[in-house]
Amino acid sequence: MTDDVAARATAGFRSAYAGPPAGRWAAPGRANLIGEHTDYNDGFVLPFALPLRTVAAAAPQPGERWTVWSELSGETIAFDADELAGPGRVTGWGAYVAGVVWALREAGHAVPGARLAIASDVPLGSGLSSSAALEAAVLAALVDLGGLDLPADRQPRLAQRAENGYVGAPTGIMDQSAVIRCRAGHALFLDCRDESVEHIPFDLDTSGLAVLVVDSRAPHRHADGEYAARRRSCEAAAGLLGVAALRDVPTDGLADALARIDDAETRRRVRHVVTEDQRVLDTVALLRAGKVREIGPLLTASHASMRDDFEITVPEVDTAVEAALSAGALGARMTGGGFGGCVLALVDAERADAVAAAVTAAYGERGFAAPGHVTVLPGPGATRLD
Ligand code: GAF
Repeated sequence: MTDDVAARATAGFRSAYAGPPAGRWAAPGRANLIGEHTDYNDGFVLPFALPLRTVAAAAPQPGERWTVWSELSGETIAFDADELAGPGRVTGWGAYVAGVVWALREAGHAVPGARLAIASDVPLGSGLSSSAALEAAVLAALVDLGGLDLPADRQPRLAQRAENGYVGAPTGIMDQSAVIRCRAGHALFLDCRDESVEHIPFDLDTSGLAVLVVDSRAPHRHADGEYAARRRSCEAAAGLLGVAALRDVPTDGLADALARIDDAETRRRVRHVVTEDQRVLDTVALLRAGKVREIGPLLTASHASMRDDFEITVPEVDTAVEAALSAGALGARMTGGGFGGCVLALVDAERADAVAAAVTAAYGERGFAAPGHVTVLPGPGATRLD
């Protein structure tokens, strides 16, 4: 097996189907710089694409049949149009692929039958959107193979529909937008209400900075149920306040809004979402002004809000954030849906190793399994490789 993910996808394709693919399509994982649990509140997010990618090697095959090999399990699955009648027939990792075919067909596209081989460098279950990367790589392949009329700016909704409607996860639009629409060297400022975007320069190199991504290795504890509960709580609060979504509560109207909510837990949820939207806007303003170092405190404040108000952190990620800050990180926060996953820390590039070592040492003291870590620069979104 080669280290190169695209080469692995090709090798997998050749060995599963005894011939070459017609093309290869890549989609990255993502980290969210700031703006957590704001997407399904019609708010703002600021993710960037990781240099870690999922690659789909693919070729058309006759009929309405889809065959998929994945290096993840080493197995090949197949499904046809009958098995796409509704959610639930294809399960496991195959559900993300079947979900994309299902969502395309639901939207009226004539999806070509295809053979696919999937290889990936995006770690699973680490909160770096391995599922969105898989959906986006498969979607890009099917759109190109079938000559489908689905430009990139409409692909995130389709991929989200696969995840919500077929896989059954009630996620927002951030992850699919990030992995499809991000640009190298930039973070994606996305307004989740109208899906307008601005590519914000996030130039770490010339600022002498790096983003250290720490995999907390915390086992996901009830993440799916807790995510859905947070979403329900936000929607109920919006209803109570008489707004379409919590994005419509302005920062200077937060105190009044909180005064109208009896339940203390709901007040905390609302406070997180409203202050987090503002932190995204403040981060964007600093990045636009080239003040990359100065976003650190906003990242750290975002973490405190997730820990104390939205209550989605776990001891491993809190430990990683505290250790990173003590070792000189400019800011640090959990990234992604929560209950485990990854922490990102903004660090002076020459301090990255020392900060990573400090996190590892803190984990040792607490008796946690050793964390993983990697430094990253913002990479490109989904693309056809050849
Ligand atoms: C997960 C979801 F998929 C996103 O839509 C988003 O809500 C995120 O959690 C939290 O910001 O990644």
